[in-house]
Amino acid sequence: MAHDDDAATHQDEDAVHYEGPSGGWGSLKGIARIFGKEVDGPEAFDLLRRQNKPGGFMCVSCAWTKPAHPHIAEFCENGAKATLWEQTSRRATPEFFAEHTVTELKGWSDHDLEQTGRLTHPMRYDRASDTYVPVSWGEAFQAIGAELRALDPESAVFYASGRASLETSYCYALFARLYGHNNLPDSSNMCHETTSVGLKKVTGSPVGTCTLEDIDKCDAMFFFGQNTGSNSPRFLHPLQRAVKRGAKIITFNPVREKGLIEFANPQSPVEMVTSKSTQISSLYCQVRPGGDIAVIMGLCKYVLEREEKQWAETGTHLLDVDFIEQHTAHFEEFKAKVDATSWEQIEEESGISRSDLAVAADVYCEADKVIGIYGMGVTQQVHGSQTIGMLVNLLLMRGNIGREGAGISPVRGHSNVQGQRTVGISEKPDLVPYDRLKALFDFDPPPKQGVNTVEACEGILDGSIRAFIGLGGNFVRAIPEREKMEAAWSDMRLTVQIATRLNRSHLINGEVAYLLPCCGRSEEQQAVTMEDSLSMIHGSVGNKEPASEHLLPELAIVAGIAKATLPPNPNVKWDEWVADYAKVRDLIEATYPDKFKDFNQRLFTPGGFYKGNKARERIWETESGKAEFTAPDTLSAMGVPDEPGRFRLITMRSNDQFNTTIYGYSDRLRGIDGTRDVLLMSPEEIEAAGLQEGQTVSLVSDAGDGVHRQVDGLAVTPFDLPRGTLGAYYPEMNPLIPLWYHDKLSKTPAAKGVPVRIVAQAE
Ligand SMILES: Nc1nc2c(c(=O)[nH]1)N[C@H]1C(S)=C(S)[C@@H](COP(=O)(O)OP(=O)(O)OC[C@H]3O[C@@H](n4cnc5c(=O)[nH]c(N)nc54)[C@H](O)[C@@H]3O)O[C@H]1N2
Ligand SMILES: Nc1nc2c(c(=O)[nH]1)N[C@H]1C(S)=C(S)[C@@H](COP(=O)(O)OP(=O)(O)OC[C@H]3O[C@@H](n4cnc5c(=O)[nH]c(N)nc54)[C@H](O)[C@@H]3O)O[C@H]1N2
Ligand SMILES: [Mo]
Repeated sequence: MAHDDDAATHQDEDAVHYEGPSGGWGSLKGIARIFGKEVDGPEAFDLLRRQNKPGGFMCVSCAWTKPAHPHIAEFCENGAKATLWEQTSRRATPEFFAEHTVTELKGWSDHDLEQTGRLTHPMRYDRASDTYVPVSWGEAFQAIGAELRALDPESAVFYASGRASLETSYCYALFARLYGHNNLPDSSNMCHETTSVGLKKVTGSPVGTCTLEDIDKCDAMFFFGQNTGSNSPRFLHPLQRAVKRGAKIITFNPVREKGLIEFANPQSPVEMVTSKSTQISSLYCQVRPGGDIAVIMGLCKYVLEREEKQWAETGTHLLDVDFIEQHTAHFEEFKAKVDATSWEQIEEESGISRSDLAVAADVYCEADKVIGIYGMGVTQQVHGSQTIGMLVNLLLMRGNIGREGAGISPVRGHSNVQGQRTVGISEKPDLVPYDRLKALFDFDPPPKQGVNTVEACEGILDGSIRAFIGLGGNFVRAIPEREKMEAAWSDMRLTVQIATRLNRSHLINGEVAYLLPCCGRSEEQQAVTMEDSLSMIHGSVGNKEPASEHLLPELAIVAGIAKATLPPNPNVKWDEWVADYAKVRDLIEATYPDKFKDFNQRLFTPGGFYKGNKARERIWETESGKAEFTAPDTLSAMGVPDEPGRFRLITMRSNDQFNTTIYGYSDRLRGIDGTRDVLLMSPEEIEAAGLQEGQTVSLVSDAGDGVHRQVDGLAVTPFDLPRGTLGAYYPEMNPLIPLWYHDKLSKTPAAKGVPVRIVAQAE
C-alpha cells in the first residue's frame, strides 16, 4: 500500500555485520564504500582534509560543533559520506529526465532517486509529456515571479531545510517579508521546535546553554534520546575524553545504541590497532518510549528525598537553595507534584526500576557540574515540551544552568538549522527585529504570524496554501500523514524546489512546477557561514568546481526569484549581495548587532565565535524573569493511552542515511543489513503476538481517530526493545503518523511514540 520502496533487499559485497564498537574500523569501511560508489578521483579527499578546520570547509552533515583545535581528520564516517555524496560523479541530466516520466520515477525508492546523482539544469515540469524539460534560468525566474505576483502572498509557503548558509537564509527570510508573509516553516519545526518553544518558555533561551569547554569540564552528563554514534559522531570524541577523565555518562534510551555504549576512536592508531574501546555510559536504561517525564520525575523525587535526609542529618543542603531562591520561580508547585507522584507510577510509566533510578540520581547528587543532553527521543513526543521542562527542573535543583561545566544541550540536526532561525527564518514575527528590518529596507514587514510545518500541511490540505518553495530538503517525505499530503500536494498552483539531488518531493508537483539545481556548500566560490549546535559561528570555504556549469549558488537563486517577484526597492540590492556575500554579512550584523558584532572580521575565528546566550549568564528572558520550574500534567509523553495490542512505534534513523537521503542499506551499528523493510520487536513480544522471525507483517495506525493508515511488507526482526515498543525506519513509516499527532506546545510531529497495531499478512 503506502510502502513504495522496492521490496528487494540490497546487499553490498563489503558491508559488514557489525559487532565492534562505534567508530573503529567499521566507520572507515563505511567511508570507503561510499567513496568507491560515488566519486571518481581522490580529489574529493582534499575537501575531507580541510573539513571542519578553522578556515576550511564546514561539514554539510550534522550541526555538531567544530573545535578550535581539530583532529588531523576532523570528520566522521557520516560527515565524509555527506561530503562525498555531494561530490558524486553521477549526474541527473536533461537526457535522464527525457527518458523517465515523473510517474515512472515515483515508483523508485528514495535511495535510487538520489543515486541518479547531481541535478545539472534548471527544469520545468511539462504536464503534457509528464517529464521535466530544461529551461533557462531567466525563463524560470520570470515564470515563478509572475506566479507569485498573481497570488495572495499569504497563500505561499517558503520552506527551508537547514543546510543553506546564514547569508542565503537571511536573504530568503527577507524575501518572504518583502513579498508579504511570515510563512517560513523549516525542518526545525519537525525536529527541535520543541526546544525553541519549550526550552525558551522555562529558561528564556531557545537554544542550548553549553559550550565545548563546559562539556570538557562537567562531572556528569545525562543523555535522553540522542543517538550520538550515528547522528553526531564527532561528539564521541569529547564524550570519550570526558569518560577518560572520570566524568559519568548516564543514558536513557529504549534502544541500546552502540555509540553510547562503547567507542573506538578511528583517529587513534593505538585504539585501532589494539581494538581498545572506551566504555561510554556508566548506566544505560532502556526507558519506554515517552517514559522520560517519569524517569526524570523519579530522579527528582530521589534528589528531594536525599535533600530532606541531608538537611535532617547535617543541617546542610544538597539543593542549591540560594540559586533556587534568587533565580527560579514555581519551585513549590514542582515539589508538590513530585511529592504527589508515587514510585509505582514512576516505575510503570518509565519501565525503569526504582533502584536503577536511585543509582542515576546518586550520580546527579554527587556531581558538581551536570549537563543534560537530548535529541529526537525527547522532542518528537506529544508531551516533549514537558519532558524538556522536567530536564530543566532536574538541572535547576542544583543550580546546573548558567555556570561553568553545567547546562542544557539539545543536539541539533542539520548543519545550519540553528543558524537559519537566528537570522530570521521563523514563522513568528516577534522573534525578528522588525524595527531594524524596517529601518534598513524601508518597508512594513507583515505583522501576521506565519505557518509552521504542521500548519503549512493543514493549509495545503484545506486549499488555503497555493504555492510552496523549498530551499533544500524533502518536505513531502519528511512530514507526517504522507498519503493525504501527497494527494493534496498537486492541487497547489506552484511548486518550486531548490535542490542538489533528486528526491521524492520533486515528483509531487503543483500545476506549475520547477526544479532548480544549486551548488552545494563545497561549490560555493565565496566564503559562507553557519552556526553549530553550540552556537558557534563559522566561515566555510568550498571552492570546488560546481557539478555542472548550469548550477547557481543558492543565494543567486533566491535573489533571482525575488527580483522577478518584487517591485524595485533602492535599499534592496540583490545583485550586489549575490556578487559579494560580505555585504549580506554586514546586513546580518546591522540586524542582529549583539550576536554578530564585527561579523566579517571574526568569520574565521578558530572554533568559531560565540553568538552568546542570556540563560548562560543567568539572565532569564521568561515570563516571570526567572528560570521556571514546571509541574507536568502527565507522566507519559505519549499522546494516547495504552491499550491491548497497541504498540509505541519509534521511527528510527540508520547509520547509513541522512534524513531522507538513504546512502545504503547497512545499519552497521545495530547489526541490521541489506534491507530497511524491517519491524524491530523484542523476542518475547514476537512470541506473545504469535509471530515468527522473518514473517512479513503490516503496521496500521492506532491513534483512535478512525483514519486508516497502513504500511506493508515489514519483516519481523528480533531486537532488544522494552515492552510495548516497536522500531522501524524513518521516512518509510511516515504514512502512519497523523498530522495532528504532535508536541502540544510547538507542533513538532511526534515521530517517536506513534501508536500502531501489527497486522499479520496471509502467507
Ligand atoms: N548520520 C546521520 N546523522 C544525522 C541525521 C541522519 O539522519 N543521519 N539527521 C540529522 C538531524 S536533522 C537530526 S535532527 C539529528 C537527529 O539525531 P537524534 O536526536 O539522535 O535523532 P534520532 O536518531 O531520530 O533519535 C534519537 C534517539 O532517540 C531514541 N528514542 C526514541 N524514543 C525515545 C524516548 O521516548 N525516550 C528516549 N529517551 N529516547 C528515545 C532512539 O532510540 C534514538 O536513539 O541528527 C542529525 N544527524
Ligand atoms: N518519522 C519521522 N519523520 C521525521 C523525522 C523522524 O525522526 N521521524 N525527523 C524529522 C527531522 S529531525 C528533520 S530535520 C526532517 C528532515 O527534513 P528535510 O530537511 O526536508 O529533509 P532532508 O532529507 O534532510 O533533505 C534532503 C534533500 O536536501 C537536498 N539538499 C542536500 N544538500 C543541499 C544543499 O546544499 N542545498 C539544497 N538546496 N538542497 C540540498 C537534496 O536534494 C536532498 O534530497 O525530517 C523530519 N521527519
Ligand atoms: Mo532534524
